[in-house]
Amino acid sequence: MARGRFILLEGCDRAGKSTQCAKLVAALQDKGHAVELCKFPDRTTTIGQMIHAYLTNAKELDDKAIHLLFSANRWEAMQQMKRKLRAGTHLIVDRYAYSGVAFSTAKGLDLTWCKNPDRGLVRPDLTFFLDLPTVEAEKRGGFGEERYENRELQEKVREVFLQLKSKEWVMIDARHSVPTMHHEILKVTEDKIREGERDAEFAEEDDGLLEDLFLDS
Ligand code: DGP
Repeated sequence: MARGRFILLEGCDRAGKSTQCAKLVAALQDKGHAVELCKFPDRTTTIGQMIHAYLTNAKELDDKAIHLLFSANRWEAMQQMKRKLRAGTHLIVDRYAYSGVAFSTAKGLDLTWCKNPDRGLVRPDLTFFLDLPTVEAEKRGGFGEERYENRELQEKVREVFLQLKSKEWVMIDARHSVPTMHHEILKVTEDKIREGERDAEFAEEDDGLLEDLFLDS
């Protein structure tokens, strides 16, 4: 049996990641796949609640401390994510370590320092980057409600994301309509799943999960 694929959707705030994640999960389920949604930050855990308090301005924290909490929030999910992938469940993931590095580096922390706590997390099989100019993001509902939602920071975040981008990333123009983006994301994801199923026919013991998140950036 092929292991599940780890499909990541990254991007700046208001690019439509959560909508696209939900649509992708529903479409794959309809086609009979075992699939689950993971979202970072996961605000349901104890660490996630501290992150939520920070993001909603209920709590102040040092930039490095909050960076480590975001990373710990991913690490605390890792064993379960690996178990699900090995059991054949595809994971659709809304944000991951690239957001971690992009936001903290945009705030002024050192890029290499920011990458270090996330080194060793499982590498996504496929990363979509939903790209949206900041002026467009500002026009969308809800922009400005949470801590990081201001133009200057979002522009820096986008610059760091583009610095982290590897040749494997699939760029999605988030100015396009929801159905257009969904169509493209679903097609590329299904190709990746089929590729995984083909590879599994030749695979030996190794589950193919890699831990080299920042290999090419
Ligand atoms: P979301 O729940 O996807 O809207 O994310 C909440 C906010 O947190 C959003 O502005 C992006 C930011 N964020 C997400 N992950 C990280 C991270 O790992 N580190 C930092 N500093 N910010 C993050």
